[in-house]
Amino acid sequence: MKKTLSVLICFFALSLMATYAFAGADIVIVNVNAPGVGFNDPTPAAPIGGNAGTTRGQQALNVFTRATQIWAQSLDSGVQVRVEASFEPRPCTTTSAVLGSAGAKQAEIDFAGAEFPNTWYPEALANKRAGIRLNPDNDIRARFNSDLGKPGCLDGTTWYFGLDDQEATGQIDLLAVVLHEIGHGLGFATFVNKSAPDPSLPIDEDNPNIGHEFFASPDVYERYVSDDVTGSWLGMTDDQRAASMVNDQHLVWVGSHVHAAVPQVLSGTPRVTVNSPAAIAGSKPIGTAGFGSPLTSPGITSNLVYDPSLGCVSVTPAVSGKIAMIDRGTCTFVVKVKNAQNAGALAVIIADNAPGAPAGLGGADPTITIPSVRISQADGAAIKGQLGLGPVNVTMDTDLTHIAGANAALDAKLYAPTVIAPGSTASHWDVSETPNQLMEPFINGDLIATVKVPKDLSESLMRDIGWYPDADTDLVPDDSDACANSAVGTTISIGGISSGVPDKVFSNGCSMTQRIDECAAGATTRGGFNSCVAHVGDDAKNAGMISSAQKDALQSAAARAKIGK
Ligand SMILES: [Ca+2]
Ligand SMILES: [Ca+2]
Ligand SMILES: [Ca+2]
Repeated sequence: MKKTLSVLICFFALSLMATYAFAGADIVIVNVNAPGVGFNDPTPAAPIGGNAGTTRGQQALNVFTRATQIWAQSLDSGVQVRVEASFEPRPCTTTSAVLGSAGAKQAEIDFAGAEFPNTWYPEALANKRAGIRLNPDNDIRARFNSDLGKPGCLDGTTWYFGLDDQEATGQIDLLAVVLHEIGHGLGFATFVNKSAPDPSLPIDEDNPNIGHEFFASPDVYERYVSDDVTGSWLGMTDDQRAASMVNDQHLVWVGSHVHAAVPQVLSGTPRVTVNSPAAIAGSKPIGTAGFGSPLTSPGITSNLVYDPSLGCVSVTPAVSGKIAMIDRGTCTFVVKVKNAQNAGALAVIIADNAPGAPAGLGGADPTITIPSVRISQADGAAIKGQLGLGPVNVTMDTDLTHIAGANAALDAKLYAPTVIAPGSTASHWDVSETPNQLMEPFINGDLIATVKVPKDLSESLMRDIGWYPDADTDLVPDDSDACANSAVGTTISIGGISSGVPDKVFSNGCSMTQRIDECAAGATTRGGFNSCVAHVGDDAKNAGMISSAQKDALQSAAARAKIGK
């Protein structure tokens, strides 16, 4: 059973925020642009950022091709994924724009290969799991804004067609937007209704209430959507789901792959802890630096070395291999930290020279690689006091129990603004995620073209919804597949003699051909080989993979092949 979908999920830009698999999936772009438009735009263009296209249209196609390659590296499917794409006018104002929108064209339910019964799947994922094309239509529909760069559409902003993430101010990285939209089409979206019904029509499956499941059945994405106050969306009424949709900061993703990836991808809260002496031990408030490397976990632990010179000319060599402490004042933070780095310091703590909570450390110097933070004047004074009595031991790290964009259980937050955004709510990560994620609702300039850990959670979410790794696409997942490179869709041939029997794969991931090849490798006599093949044929027949007649055909081919002495 299938249903056609009409809701597309959007990726927005607001001027305020403009700030083991070798097989892979075969993902293709189906260009449905009119002549002269979008992919067919003949306007000459100079190659840029690794994109060698010489027309606007060719460059656009090259960006799409790169995006499909990036997704294909993460997803295995024996069925081609067809993305129907076009550039066309999308909603725009002078200060905001829908950059693109996309979604699955059809949904499937209760097909062979579905992980869960009575659950809707986006077409591309259903095809992957079924191992066959379930619907002749294209799988994903994606639209991109053709008005960007024209007056009245996010004025002053244009598409960037480079492939190197090096968009300039005022440009939007088309590659990131295409990756994002294809992500929605591959399954990063719930089919639960988020739009108010037409009040002039009766409420039914074609005009449902907010929170109603697609034709009254859950979708596979929804299975992992949970409200950390009221529970899983699966057991909710429409009204409960509608209320949960606007429970900002409490809507989370509870899939195991994303859960495992959260501490690797999202940032913990930076912290400085004095370990000893006991008199001043504990976590200290800090301000973080806009330069150098961020704090990590596990972090850096060492005795502190204080340089009272202010560090403007040089820093004492005693800081080598240690955490340096330097007072604020006289010269910039980057000068102090660079001098400490030159002296071999592992990290720097700047002690404030004025009272109050510690602010961040401003400045820029790309040659600084060590982390640095600011602590308060009072904490600095307390540390200096103790240094007169003996060593002060400090750890600079991140607190992984408090992660930006995850709740206390370390589940990643989903976007759930207090007013429903039908094209965005629940089908994106929350904007609080740090570093910024591809599947947040607004594009950020610091995105790089990846969908993988340790930078991005997108691939992990795809694993959760059922895009399991299957390099040889024989429908047996890599982690339980006893035979790599099983060829599927072929006819069994023994010693060059075709049996006419279609090859199939046993539940352990080994094909009949692979089992027969093992028979040939181990055969010492013809009789032994024939008996081994008979065993394979029996197993296949008992597993319902072949008929009795096909088993006989196999045995006949084995006998004629004359393998073994
Ligand atoms: Ca963010
Ligand atoms: Ca496999
Ligand atoms: Ca296999």
